[in-house]
Amino acid sequence: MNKLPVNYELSHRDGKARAGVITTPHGDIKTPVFMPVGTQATVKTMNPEEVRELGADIILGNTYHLFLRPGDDVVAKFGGLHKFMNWSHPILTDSGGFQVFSLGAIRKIKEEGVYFRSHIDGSKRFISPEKSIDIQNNLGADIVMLFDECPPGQSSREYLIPSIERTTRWAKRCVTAHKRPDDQGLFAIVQGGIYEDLRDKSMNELMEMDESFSGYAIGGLAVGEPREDMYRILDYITPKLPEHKPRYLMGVGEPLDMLEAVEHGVDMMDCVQPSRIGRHGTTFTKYGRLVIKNAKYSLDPRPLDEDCDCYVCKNYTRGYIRHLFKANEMLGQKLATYHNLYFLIKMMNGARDAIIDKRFIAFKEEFIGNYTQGKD
Ligand code: PRF
Ligand code: ZN
Repeated sequence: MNKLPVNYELSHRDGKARAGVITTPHGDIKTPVFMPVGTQATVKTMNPEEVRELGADIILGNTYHLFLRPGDDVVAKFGGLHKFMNWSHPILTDSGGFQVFSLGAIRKIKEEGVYFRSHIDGSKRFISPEKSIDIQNNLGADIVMLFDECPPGQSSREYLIPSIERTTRWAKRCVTAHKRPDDQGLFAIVQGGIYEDLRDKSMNELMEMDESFSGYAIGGLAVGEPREDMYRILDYITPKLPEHKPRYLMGVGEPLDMLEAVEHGVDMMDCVQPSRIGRHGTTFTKYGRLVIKNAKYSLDPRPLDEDCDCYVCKNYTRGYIRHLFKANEMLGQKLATYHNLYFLIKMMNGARDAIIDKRFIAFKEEFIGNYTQGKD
């Protein structure tokens, strides 16, 4: 087999925390990294130039959404997702598994794949492992994800065992279906809920195909299980994953969870949360979350976060951004999104520097000490 198109170079360690660089056909990614989500070929409210300016090395796209609209064939006609959306840096596409499963009632899981109804027009649709990979080959992201099942956090062992086995069979079908192994790296997704032995089972089955994978995702966490369970599973599985491949914790974007994950040796994370809460007027600050519509900010001349040096915090006051939200002006959503994404990327850069200097725990403790103060 040829060299994989996506590689990881581990450069520094501090305890289990890692700093490194992921190389991809569209450039390098410094890790640990936060990946803004651009579900529908756009990071909502943001120009790609701004996403780059605020420090993003990689963004996410979604197979499920782009398959339904505009169609991966349309994106392919424009030369792939990078060209279509005018983002020339790395992209990762999620496989559609999670998005289909979060639709709940309107889907049916079979051995061959998942039948579901489109959330757009109610039409009957089908995604199989082969179809997911075909869509992702058309989209052309640097990193493509296996088509997995992500069961709810409270799933029983009885449910999880056959689910994991099916996800492994689907993984084999994805590997066989992948038509661009030279320029798209494939990531495996470990499932297994909150049970150590089932995580082992999933991991061991997937690692038999290790030569096909450029990295490993930890799926099936942050899906309704208690936080302690998530931390326990992270603690259990990260030491067993291949050292020289990146680890990606899917769907985690709460600052404290992110730092915990980094401490356990996670390299990549994504979440819609920072942009979603931003559009609803909640922003991160050094001292915790701030709800900008609150009346107490109407005459507040300070930036969203006094400790932040982003474009928004350098140029706009809380009073002005509050006004934009109260008046339903869309600039408010954009400014809040910009700041929130910057905040998490800056936090991850701080974590990376701290790992390099072997002071990650002190960094984390100081961050949490401030973040949980609740003052503004
Ligand atoms: N699988 C996939 N995407 C995901 C998840 C998963 O388990 C999660 C779980 N937090 C988020 N996104 N394919
Ligand atoms: Zn800011």
